[in-house]
Amino acid sequence: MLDCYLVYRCVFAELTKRNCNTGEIRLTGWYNNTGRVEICNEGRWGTVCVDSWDWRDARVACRQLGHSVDKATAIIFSLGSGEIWLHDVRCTGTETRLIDCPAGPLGTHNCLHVEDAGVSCLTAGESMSSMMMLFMYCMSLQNVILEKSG
Ligand SMILES: [Ca+2]
Repeated sequence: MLDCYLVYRCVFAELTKRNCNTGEIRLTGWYNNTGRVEICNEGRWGTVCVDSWDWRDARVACRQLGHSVDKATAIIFSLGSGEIWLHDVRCTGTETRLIDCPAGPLGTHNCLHVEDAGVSCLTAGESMSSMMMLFMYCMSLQNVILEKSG
């Protein structure tokens, strides 16, 4: 069976671990503008829960990352690990940084990593790449296989 994550890890090496500053965010995914959102707290990278995660929050994440906000979209991209730092994020869409948005207290949540939030920060003229469509398709097939065998 095709292991999508193996392919994914081969193509896109994990970002090296380093100390980070609280409030800093990064994307783990494709072409630097689509992927899982990770936020730094206490010097460690963690994830964001999709509870109330929408285009306003995606807009702020894309802005903070320095990407286009034209087509900022909230997505679920892939599963992270470690801490789930942010949940119940309620940006108005105009904030500069994700950590400036109203949200639940850092580190408190009722989420699982299957609920890790992601964003797509495509520009107005850009559409989802065929490689990414293939990845999403591969993931959906794998999920079907897992459901059938489980
Ligand atoms: Ca929200």
